[in-house]
Amino acid sequence: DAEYQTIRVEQRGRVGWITLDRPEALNALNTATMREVVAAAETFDADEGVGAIVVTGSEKAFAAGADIKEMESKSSVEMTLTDHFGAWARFAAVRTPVVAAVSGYALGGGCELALMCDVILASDRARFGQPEVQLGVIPGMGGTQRLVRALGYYKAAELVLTGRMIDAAEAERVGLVSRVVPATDLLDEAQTVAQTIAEKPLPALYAAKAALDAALETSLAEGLRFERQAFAGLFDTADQKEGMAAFREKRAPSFTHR
Ligand code: CO8
Repeated sequence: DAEYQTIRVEQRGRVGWITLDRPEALNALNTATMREVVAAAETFDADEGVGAIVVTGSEKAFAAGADIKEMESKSSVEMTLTDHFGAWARFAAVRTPVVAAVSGYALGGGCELALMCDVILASDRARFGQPEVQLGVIPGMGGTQRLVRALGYYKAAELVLTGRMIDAAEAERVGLVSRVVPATDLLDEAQTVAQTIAEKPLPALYAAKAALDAALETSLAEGLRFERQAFAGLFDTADQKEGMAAFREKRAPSFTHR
């Protein structure tokens, strides 16, 4: 991909793949990577032929954090004025479900990037952590908020305050990952999960992801209201009629993503 320098992008079936590709820096996330990942995700998000996105790194590193060397000399004013990590909010806002396929280090911003995804598949060689306090800063791409919501206060606080790295087994036990698979199977399994998602009706996927997001962002009453409205709204889609007709007629549905 001539248009990207720090990532590789391809489409397999209905799945859009974004592979972080800065091996010399263990896929540390610099400004270029942020812009490219966001652009690639938004391009896939706008493509009706894509029903799920996979984000992955290498076997050694999903991403070892934000790029420390790029940030080191910045002032507080510069960080504020350039909103150094602001564009990541656009990655978290894509409507298409995103699967993170994590092997090796997912540290700092790398762990936070995984936390912006909807499904986190981890290889048995994955390691997660928020080491920022060791650098004199704190997680800045959502870690303090999404970890508390995902793991509960005490587990999240221990990770953020100590910077301790956890392995895949512990990550699964505390609910930081959806599932752990052998390292050799990670990419195949990610494609299988993502393609399983991507074959579902796109309007239902968008509604499901938006409703799941609402669970993290709103009160229970508001979230339930959102869910009921989204549920009702799907009854104007062709795929709802097709899905239910196929059930009644005991055949496989043929969705048009309409
Ligand atoms: N940034 C820049 N370069 C990195 C990073 C990084 N985060 N991580 C690794 N690298 C580079 C190394 O400097 C090294 O480069 P070189 O060969 O030129 O010296 C190369 O990648 C290979 O790394 P190592 O030699 O260190 O590899 P090891 O296998 O010995 O160690 C580790 C692997 C343990 C992962 C180690 O590299 C490490 O500790 N990395 C830093 C981890 C870290 O602290 N991450 C958090 C960064 S801060 C952050 O993410 C903030 C989140 C968002 C902030 C938002 C603010 C608004």
